[in-house]
Amino acid sequence: IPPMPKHDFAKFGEVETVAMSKIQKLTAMNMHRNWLHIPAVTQFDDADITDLEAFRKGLKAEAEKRGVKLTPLPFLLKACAAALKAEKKFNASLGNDGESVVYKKYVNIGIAADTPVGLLVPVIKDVDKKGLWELAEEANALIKKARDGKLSPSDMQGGCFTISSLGAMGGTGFTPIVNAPEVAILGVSKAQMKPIWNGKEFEPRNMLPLALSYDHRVINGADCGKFFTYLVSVISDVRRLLL
Ligand code: CAO
Repeated sequence: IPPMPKHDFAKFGEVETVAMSKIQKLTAMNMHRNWLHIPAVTQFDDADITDLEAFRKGLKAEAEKRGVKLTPLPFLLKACAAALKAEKKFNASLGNDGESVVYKKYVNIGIAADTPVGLLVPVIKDVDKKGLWELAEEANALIKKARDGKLSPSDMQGGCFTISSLGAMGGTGFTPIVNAPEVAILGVSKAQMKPIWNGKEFEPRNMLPLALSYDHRVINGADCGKFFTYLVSVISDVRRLLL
C-alpha cells in the first residue's frame, strides 16, 4: 500500500493537535485491519417496525416498574439471535488456516457503544437463551459499564455478530465494517414513517433502515438474502420468534 503523505496543516491556519486515546488507537488499528483483510459487501433492507413499536410502547409502564430502559435494541438482539440460529454461516468464523469455517453453537452478540473514550463493543452472551427483559437489563448494564470505563476484557470477548445502532442519532443508512473474526455486522439507522403500498393504497408505516455487511469469503449473496429476509420478517412480526 503506498504510504500516506505527511501534511503540515498549521501552514493554512490555526490547529490543535490532540493525542488519541488508547481505545481510539486500538479501534483505528482494528478498523484498518478489517477494512484491508475482509472483502465485505453491504446489503440494505427496511423492516416494518410499526407493530414492534406498538408492542414496545405497550410495555413502557412495565419497563418503568422494572427500572429498565426498553429501546428497540433488545428486540433486535432477539431477532438477530433467531436469524443466526436459522442461517448458520452467519454464526461462524473463518478458521485460523483460512481454509475452514468454524461454526459456533453459541450465540453471543456485541453491541457497538459510543463512549467518552471511543467505540467499545460489549458482548451479550447466549442471546438465544435469554428473554426480552433479561436482554434489556443486560444491554443497559453493559452499556453503562462501557460508558463508566468498567468493562473487563471478558465483557468484550467471544462475539459472533455485532449490532451497530445509530438509530437514536439519525441518518438513513451507513455501511458498517465487519468486526473480525465475526463475519457479519448489522447497521441500524433511524426509523421513519414512510408511505408503503399495501396492494390497494399507501399506508403510513414505521420503517427501520438496516444495512448488513458480511465477509464474502464465508458468506455468499444468496446466504445473505436468506438471512436478511428472515431477519426482516422476524423484526416486522415478532410473533414469528415463537415459531
Ligand atoms: N430509530 C428511531 N429511534 C430509535 C432507534 C431507531 N433505530 N433506536 C433507538 N431509538 C430511540 C430509542 O427508542 C430511545 O427513545 P425512547 O426513550 O423514546 O424509547 C432513544 O432513541 C435513545 O436510545 P439510546 O441510544 O439511548 O439506546 P439504544 O438502545 O437505541 O442504543 C447504543 C444503545 C449503545 C447502541 C447507542 O446508545 C450507541 O452508543 N450507539 C452508537 C453506536 C456506534 O457508535 N456505532 C458506530 C460504530 S462504527 O461503525
